[in-house]
Amino acid sequence: MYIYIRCKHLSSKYHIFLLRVGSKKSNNILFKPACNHDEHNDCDANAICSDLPGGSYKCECNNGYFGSGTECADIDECSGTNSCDSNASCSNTAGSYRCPCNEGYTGYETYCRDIDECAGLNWCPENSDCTNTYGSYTCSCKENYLSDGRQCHGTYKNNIKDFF
Ligand SMILES: [Ca+2]
Ligand SMILES: [Ca+2]
Repeated sequence: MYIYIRCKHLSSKYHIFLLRVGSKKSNNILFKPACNHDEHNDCDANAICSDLPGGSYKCECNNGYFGSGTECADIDECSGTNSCDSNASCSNTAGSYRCPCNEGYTGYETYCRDIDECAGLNWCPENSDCTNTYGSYTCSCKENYLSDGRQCHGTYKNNIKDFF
């Protein structure tokens, strides 16, 4: 019959011993790797366990977490240093973070560029001019056209002129 004994050091490292009960032999204490079995170590679920010589082991928090190794907490990168583009918003996640580009911008996390809404598919109504701006665009009616807030209509004078 065997029993396990776990001893904690001040360095937060542990030793795991496998003790053979009833044996008087000097080799009745065996070191047992702790990292192969979660019940034999106190590493946090978000930590890496490393077996050390002599049966001890250490716990180190995964990237994106901070703490002793036996307790690890998520780093909120959005409240500190991060690599989000200035035209992106930072979104904290467990163990990492995201940087979705703001509306009107396209790209990938660390590089967001303005969408030119006036190029290609013009989003402005008929008889208007499109002006691209950073993060948006504007539409203004062409000369002799008036806006009703949604469309541009020819003025009475312009219609008469077109009629002849
Ligand atoms: Ca995080
Ligand atoms: Ca734009």
